[in-house]
Amino acid sequence: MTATAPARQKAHSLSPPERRALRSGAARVLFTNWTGASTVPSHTLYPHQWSWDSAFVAIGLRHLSPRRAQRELESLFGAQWGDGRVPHIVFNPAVPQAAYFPGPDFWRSSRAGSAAGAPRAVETSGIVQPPVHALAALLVHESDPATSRVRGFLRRLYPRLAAWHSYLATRRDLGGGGLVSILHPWEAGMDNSPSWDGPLSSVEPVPASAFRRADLVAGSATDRPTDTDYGRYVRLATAYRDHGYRDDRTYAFAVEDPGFNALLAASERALATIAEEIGRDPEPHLARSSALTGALVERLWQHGSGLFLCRDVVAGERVGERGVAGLLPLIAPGLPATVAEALVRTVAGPHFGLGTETVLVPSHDLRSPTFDPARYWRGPAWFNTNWVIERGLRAHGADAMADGLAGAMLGAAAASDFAEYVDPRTAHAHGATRFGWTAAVTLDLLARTGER
Ligand code: 2M8
Repeated sequence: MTATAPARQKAHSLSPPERRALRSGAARVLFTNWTGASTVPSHTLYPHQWSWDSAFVAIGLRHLSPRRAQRELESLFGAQWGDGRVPHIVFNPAVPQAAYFPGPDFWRSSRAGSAAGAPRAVETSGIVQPPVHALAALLVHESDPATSRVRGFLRRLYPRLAAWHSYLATRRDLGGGGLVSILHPWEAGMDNSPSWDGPLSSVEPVPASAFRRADLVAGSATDRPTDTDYGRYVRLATAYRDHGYRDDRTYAFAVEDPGFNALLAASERALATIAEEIGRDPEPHLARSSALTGALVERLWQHGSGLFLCRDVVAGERVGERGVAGLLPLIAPGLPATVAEALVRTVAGPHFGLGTETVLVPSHDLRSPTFDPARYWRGPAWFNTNWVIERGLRAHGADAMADGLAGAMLGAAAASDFAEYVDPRTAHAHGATRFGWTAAVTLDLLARTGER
């Protein structure tokens, strides 16, 4: 399971039989994690459907079964709320309450979210996750346009994707500058990032005795957030729920995150292509995509650091921590060349060290005292963010770096049994194994980088 420095060398030397074995292994993970209409990230740690996990899973599933990849997204959007939000978890009623915290009895979406149009027939969380879905839908369509057209996949999904993006653009522009604000660290998908330490510091944690964590049963405490972090997460989620999941500026935590907004910019661009495909007007989406990239640069670009920073909307200031979210605008369409070039340099520079100190891009700054190579989003490398960076590097002509990264990702996935996350320097596995999006991006990289 453990791969030290050889992980990188191994990546470059995967033989055709090794690639075939890797593909079968990744397919097995996705088939095992499939529950009938969607895919769990992990049967042990995350036994429900997660929003951005499903988008990445669909991107991989399309290489095995485009129809199943379509269903993955359709089942997620089947739980969309009336106000357009796509919940970050769709709960499987067959899974016992105790299997995951916070579960349906915490979020109480069908009651607490009724004013926001939460569905009655299915229980969900009330917060959101990064909007990778339109990008995923387009890639799924492109893998088999004929089946997609026959099934009316894009025609049915388009209004839902458009409503999702409109929700974010209108209800979530809490800073008033054209960017989405997240109201909870879980909304960024990078739950425990040091970027939240400052914005969270004024949030009084709920005592650990008031809730029962399920993650420590399946996961190691040294890899997971602390009880104090969880107490803060619970405090924020409770406030949002008890306020009817209304979006306003009354909450203690509101942050403009460059990763979330960059993925929205890329997805708006994809939505323009989807609109064209079904004979709709792409212009509003193109305009929104370039406005998002513009707002990202204007509000979050930190020239001296060579990356984007979060902005704490409550305190009215940027957050100093350098996180991987600050590199994700590499995939924002229309990024100025000077900004893109600086980002590429930062990926390989001393704070992220790709190709020298690290084999995969870490989730956090190697040089920060808050860096921890094992703990949740405070340093380990994640396969989904590395997939985004690999794509972004190619978009800006850094193909050699992208090739090296893709090879390293394949080697690390193989050596770690598709770990949830790995030590960025050694590729040592952490968190769950046989993890959904790790298998999915592996399939996608295998398909895009040559023979299977
Ligand atoms: C992690 O987040 C969940 C809460 O949403 C958790 O820790 O319980 C994050 O890594 C998130 O990005 C991911 O979507 C989720 C499921 O894989 O797990």
